Amino acid sequence: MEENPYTDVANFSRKQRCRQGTQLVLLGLGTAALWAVLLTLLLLWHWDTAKNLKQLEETAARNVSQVSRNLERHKSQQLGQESQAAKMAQNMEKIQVEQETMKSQDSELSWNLDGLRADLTNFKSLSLNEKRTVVDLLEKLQEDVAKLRIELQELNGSKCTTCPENWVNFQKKCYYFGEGAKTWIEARYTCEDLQGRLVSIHSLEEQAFLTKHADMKGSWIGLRDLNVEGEFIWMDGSPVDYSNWQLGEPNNQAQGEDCVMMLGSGKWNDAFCRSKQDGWVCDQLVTC
Ligand code: MMA
Ligand code: CA
Repeated sequence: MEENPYTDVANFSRKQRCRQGTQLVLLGLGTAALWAVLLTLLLLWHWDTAKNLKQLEETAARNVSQVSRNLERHKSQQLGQESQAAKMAQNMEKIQVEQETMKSQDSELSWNLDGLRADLTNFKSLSLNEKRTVVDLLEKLQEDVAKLRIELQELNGSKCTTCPENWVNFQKKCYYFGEGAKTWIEARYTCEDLQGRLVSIHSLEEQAFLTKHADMKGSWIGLRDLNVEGEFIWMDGSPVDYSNWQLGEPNNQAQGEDCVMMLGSGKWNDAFCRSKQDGWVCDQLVTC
């Protein structure tokens, strides 16, 4: 078969067109691949950025809540400090008021002290007799206060019949029946050493109790008329509101009998103060 030059040319151009087509397809594919890579990269970048943004957002939110928490804490601390400051101011005011009260008390006390000093000066200038009267009055007042205290404690339900060992209780007093020869003044001091006084007697019942315990012997009691003849006084300052004289007594025999003793019968007799009696009776108030 004869070769046709046109056919060759046509073949050649067809081949060339075919190659060109292939090249175009390859180019298209390459471009598409390139776009795909580019898009993937873009997507990856977008995803990464979004992730970072989200993290940033979360961190920011955390920080904001932290800051608001701190703010709250600061606010409450501030409130606490404010209330403390208010309290301190209140306390300060109280202290100032107390200080004022103390100042006025202080001046009142020094005023009282001045009064006492003046009383003392007056007391020092009193005569011995007047002093004796004041001391007696004071002792009487103390006795009255002690009696009132016992009454008050009894009203409050206390039972007031307590006496020291070897003392005997009768009504609101305790009695000690001393034995042994003593003068009146020795008996008086002995009673004082025992925290008591020579007994005073104020009723028939009390006398009956003493008579029973006096044991039929002569005993000193706390009555005398040393200062003014015939004017008998009890040593505890109590009033002479009862008596139990033996018939014919007090006779102030030989003008020298100023101290009173209880005979074995319980009756009273004025006797010579420096004479010795075999017994003596002390008393003191009960305790509750
Ligand atoms: C004693 C003495 C007196 C009392 C008479 C009573 C002799 O003296 O105790 O005080 O008055 O007796 O007879
Ligand atoms: Ca007498």
